[in-house]
Parts: sequence; structure tokens; C-alpha cells
Amino acid sequence: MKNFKFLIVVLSILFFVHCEKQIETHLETFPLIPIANSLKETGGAFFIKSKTILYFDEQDASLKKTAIQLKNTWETHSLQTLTFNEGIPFLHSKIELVKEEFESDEAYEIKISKKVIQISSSNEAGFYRAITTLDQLLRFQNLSSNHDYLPTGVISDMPKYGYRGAMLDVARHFFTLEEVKKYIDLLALYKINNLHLHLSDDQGWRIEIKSWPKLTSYGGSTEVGGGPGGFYTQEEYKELISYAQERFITIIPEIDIPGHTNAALASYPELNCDGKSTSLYTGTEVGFSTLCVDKEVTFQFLDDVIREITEITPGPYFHLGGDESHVTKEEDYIVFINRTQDIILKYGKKVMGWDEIQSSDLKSNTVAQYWADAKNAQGAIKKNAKILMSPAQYAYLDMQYDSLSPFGLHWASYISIKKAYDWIPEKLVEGIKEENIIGIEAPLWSETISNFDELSYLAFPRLLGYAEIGWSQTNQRNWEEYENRLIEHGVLLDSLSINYYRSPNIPWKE
Ligand code: TNX
Repeated sequence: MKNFKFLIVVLSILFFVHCEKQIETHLETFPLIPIANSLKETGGAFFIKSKTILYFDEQDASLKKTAIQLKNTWETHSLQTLTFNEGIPFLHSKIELVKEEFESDEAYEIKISKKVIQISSSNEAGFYRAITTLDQLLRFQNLSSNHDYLPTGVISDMPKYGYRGAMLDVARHFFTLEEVKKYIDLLALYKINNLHLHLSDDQGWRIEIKSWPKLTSYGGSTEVGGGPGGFYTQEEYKELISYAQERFITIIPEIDIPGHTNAALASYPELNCDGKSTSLYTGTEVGFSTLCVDKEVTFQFLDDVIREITEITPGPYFHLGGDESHVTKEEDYIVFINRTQDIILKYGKKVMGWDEIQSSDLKSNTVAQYWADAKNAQGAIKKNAKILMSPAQYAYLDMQYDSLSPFGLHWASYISIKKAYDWIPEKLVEGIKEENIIGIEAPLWSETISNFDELSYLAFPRLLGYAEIGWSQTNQRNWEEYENRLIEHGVLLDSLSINYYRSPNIPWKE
């Protein structure tokens, strides 16, 4: 009798394990954005059983961190628990984390067979990118009501460019910590790994500087249109940095000098050549303000600001702005950029600046951000700088989609969703070649937007295109095929209640 019962139990387990439906799947047509370097389908299904066991070496701290992130993603989307290294192997689904050498830092591989999912990478960042791929797979399976399985096959992936960025102007209009975090979540889902924060401009100073408190108490008190403005305390900025770090996104702080400095000039009379404060400014003109080159206090001010910000910024870059300094004399501008580069280097960071900085003596490792003037970018390359590609005509998220767009500007171009996607960074400008480019960044200037729905309307869905331009190989990109994937991401963005631009030229799903 006992033996009989035992037999029944064994048979039912065997039945349970083998009775899974046969399902035909197509991993190769899965709507991943950015598209992976290689997607090979094997046509079967990995069934997600109640409970999944994750196998990994718990002695390895970086794998432990990955395991926790994976648990979070897996449990959120599969609604099944994930346990670490324990459970009954054949009753539960199995995932393994394997450390393996790959060509690039963020490279990874996901092998999904009917029995096990194996995820490999050489480091945490690579594992994190793999998790975001799995995240998209699980979300799309859920959206198409295929909750209980994943398609089998092999995904091998690595980025084309190491730097894939977004820039947010929190100076023209202030965005709260919660709004920036929400943006970071979306950047992470699309494998963007840098967020450049434009923290000061004529209309507002947005980061606490303890040695110059009026920058925020007064200089941060308004914004375009005269709203209340706002700023981040250093504690809040640190919180943002850790939030981004958990998603393998580096924060790059920008303090824009010597122009775009009215908020500072209004806060401290001594920064002005005539010793008198300017008024706060809530309009949208550019190029009317400048720091005063003849005063040593200007450079003491810059030293304090850069010291305080770099002390709480773990990332490698500090961005000094340098754009549109129309009222700074050329010889003074050069002094500003040269001296400020020295301060940044003294505090252990690399320099980034808008393409105009090429007129000064660029230090080794300085990055020039190409936005408007190709000659500037070519000049920067001659001075051994690397280029970050943000051509306004293609990559500016604040450009209107077309003349009917309720938000945005159009001084550079109207940028349709197709135009935003359909360009190749290394083919755009004579003399800017792939080896000169560190990557691409999509700036979102905020003169015309003041809340998250307006922000997301301009950013989405164009940002997905920039994410793919930065990550995927050029020969894998093609608008017609991308458009099909984008339509699916419209459904995903809907599921997240993100307000995005549903261009009438694209057949979105309801
Ligand atoms: C140019 S791009 C600027 C910004 C404006 C933007 C509006 C750049 C380096 N400077 O000050 O906000 O145009 O599109």
C-alpha cells in the first residue's frame, strides 16, 4: 500500500512535469527596444511554474546584488516567487546566473531553454542590462496574456556606444525628485546609462551649495513663467544619485558658465562686474548674462561650487556648459573655460562642455557635446577631444514633432518620430567618425514644459529611438521594422500610464 502511494506521487510529479502544452514561439520577432545584437529562436516555451529557483554563487557579492534585482523584476511581472538556491528542482522553474568574460562591459547573454534560463555576463552592469531585457520579455508576455511562459532561444547583446544619455533641464522649469526618478525608471528600461542634469541657468539655480546658500534660497525661487521654482538639497541630490546608480545610470551634473548665469548673478552682487545684483529672470531669451572674468571672487565661487558638487558626485564627469555666452568677450571666454577645466581636473573629474568650448585649450579626456556647430565639433576633434553627439536637428527632445505640437520649440527643426530614429551618428557630419564619438545624448530643454506629462509627451516615444541608436548595431536598424516594435511599446507605455505623442502617421494599437 505504502509503495503504491509512493508510486502515485512519483507518477503525478512526472505527469505534472511533462504535461506542459506544446506552444510555438517566435523570439526573433519579439519587440525588444533597443533591438538585441543577436536573437535566435528555438521555437519552444519555458513555462513559469509556481516558484522559481535562482541558482548563483552567494559568496559573490555582485551576483547577490544581481539576484536581488532579478527577484524584484521576476516577482513583479511573473507573480511567482523567486527563491535563492533552494527548492525542489523539478517542481519549480530554474534560472542560473553565470559569470563569463565578454568583449564589453555591458554585454550579456540570455539562453532560454524549456528547462532553464541561463543569464551570463562579466559584471553587474551587464547583468542589469540582461534583467531589463527579461523585464521587457515578461511585460510583453503579460500584455499579450501569455503570462505563464517565455519564448525559448538565445539573446546575445552588447552596446554599440558606451555612453547613451538623456539630458534634463531642471533650471528653466524645476522638476521634483519624484519626477526625475520616474524619468530614470524609463531610461533604465531602455538601457540608457547616463542622465545629464542641467542644474543652473538664467532662470534658476537648482542645487544646494552650502558655501553660497543664496544661490538656491533666492536664485532657485522662480522659473520660466514666474512659477515657484525649487531646488535639490545635497541630500536629495545624493538620493537621486543612488537611485540612478541602482539602475546603472550615471548622473552628470552641469553648472552652465560663463553665460546662462543670471540666477547666480541675481543672488550675489559681488559676482557682477559692477557689484550690483541683476533681477531674477523668468523669460526664455538666451545669451544675455555672463560671469565677470576680472574678479578673483568669480573663480573662488566656481571652485566652491565645483568642489561641493564633485564631492557628492561619484560619476567621472562634470559638465561646465559653455554654450551661448554671447555677451562674454572671446578672450575672456577662453580664460573661463581654461581655468574652469583646471578646477574640474583638480577635483578629479573629466570635463564635458557644449561644442563652443573648442575655442579654448581642451584638456586631455575633455568631451565636447556637439549640438549645433559642426565646425566646433571638428575643431574639438583636432584638439583630441571626444565627441558626444546631440545634434539639435535630430536629437533635441524639446523640438516640436510638427507645427501642431502643443509643446516644444522649432528653431533647429521639427523632429518627427521617424526623423529622430533615422540617422546614424557616425555618418552625420564630415570628420566625426565612430572612433571620435563616445555616444549620443538626447537633451530635453524645459522652456515649454512644466510637469511630468508634458515632459513625457516630448520625450516619448522619441527617446526609444535614441536608446536604440546608442545601443544597437547600425545594420540592425531599419525604420519600417522598428515602427512595428514601437507600436508594441505604445501598448507598454499605455500600461504604465505614460503620456506620449501618438503620431497620426503611426498605426498605434488601441
Ligand atoms: C539652445 S543647446 C540652448 C539652450 C536652450 C535650447 C532650446 C544649448 C547648448 N543651448 O539654452 O534651452 O537651445 O532648444
